[in-house]
Amino acid sequence: MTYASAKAQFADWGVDTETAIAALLQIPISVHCWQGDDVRGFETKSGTSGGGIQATGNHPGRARTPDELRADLEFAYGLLPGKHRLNLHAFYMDTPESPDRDAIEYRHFTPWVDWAKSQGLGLDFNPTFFAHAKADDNLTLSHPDSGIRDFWIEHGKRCREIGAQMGAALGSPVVNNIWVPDGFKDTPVDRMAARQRLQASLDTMFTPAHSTAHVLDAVESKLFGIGVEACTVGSHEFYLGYAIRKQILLCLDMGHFHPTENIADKLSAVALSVPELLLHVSRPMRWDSDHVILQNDDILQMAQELVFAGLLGKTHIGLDFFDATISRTAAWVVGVRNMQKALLRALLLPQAKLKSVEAKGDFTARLVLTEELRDLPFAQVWAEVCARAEMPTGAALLQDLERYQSKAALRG
Ligand code: RNT
Ligand code: ZN
Repeated sequence: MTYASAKAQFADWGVDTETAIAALLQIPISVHCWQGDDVRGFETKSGTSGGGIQATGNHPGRARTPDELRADLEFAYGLLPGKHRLNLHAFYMDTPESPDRDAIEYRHFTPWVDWAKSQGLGLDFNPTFFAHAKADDNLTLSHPDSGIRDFWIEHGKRCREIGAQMGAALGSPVVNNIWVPDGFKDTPVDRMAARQRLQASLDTMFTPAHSTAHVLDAVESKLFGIGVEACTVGSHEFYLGYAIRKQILLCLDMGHFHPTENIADKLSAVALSVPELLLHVSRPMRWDSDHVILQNDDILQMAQELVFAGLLGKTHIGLDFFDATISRTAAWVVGVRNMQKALLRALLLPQAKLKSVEAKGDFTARLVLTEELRDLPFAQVWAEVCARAEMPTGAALLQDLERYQSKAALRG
């Protein structure tokens, strides 16, 4: 089957493949830097990630320096049609100095900004509230010790400031996402006090106003983590309420809910009350395992919801997975492409037709149509997107990925 015949087949359903391709190429994906080095960061004092998150595996070739990470990213972006973003974490600072988290400044990140400029990439940012001695007990912004809370409040404030400067320098707002690991291994007796402390710390941290043209504040909830099985202070209900009250972004990470919850279903519900959304597209397997995303039902439904509910304009799509058992660059390319393929599939569906049969209450037609539509030649349209960008698919993609990985593996 050729692209021309696929185009004709979609046209029979009233769908213009060219419009869908153009729309897809307008959707930036924020590529998470931390898949490149197993969430280690470049602080000399930081060790493994901690905070209840864990990259497992020892495949050779992880990036050990900012230069290696940038080289790996350039390779990965070279296989991703469209223009994307880079999602940085604070502990990826690029500086010969060793500022502590409460002393970081914009200048410690300027090599990333210069590089982003040269690559035509937008940046997003995250304070790092883990992998640090002051977070060893999995309490940061909600710590009972006000000295520790103040340390992390200062870190968060500085990250918002750094994000604002990055956004101004790049002419595109930086989403600054707050995730703290705070929680308890065993059942606490005073959840309220912990949540009140988290709330008060956030209030102080968010006090300096920044232009939303430069930085957008987001908060990410979680259900549980390793070592904080009994209670997470920043739970979904906590942050849903907080984001609505403050009119800031809510981040939904697909691994941060009960395994049978449908995250796609939450988008339209939440979008009615918060100004914008941030997604951490991920693949939990039995728990928040952060596997590379596949073209599975969860991702297809997520993409379809974004398109059908008209939420692309108010949703920032970020990815969050880290697999250390495979090539880090291949993980990025496969994960981002799967997100793009899911979006393309959604953009290629006859939305008006489907919505009209549902509005008429014709659920039989809806079922027949949605199942028949699965057989449309989406693959030919994706192949066309890649061909136009002069990027490989199939066996040729594997060859390119293997060639790069064999060089990365020599890093020792
Ligand atoms: C942890 C959160 C968080 C992190 C990154 C590294 O459970 O998902 O988003 O994965 O900040
Ligand atoms: Zn996340």
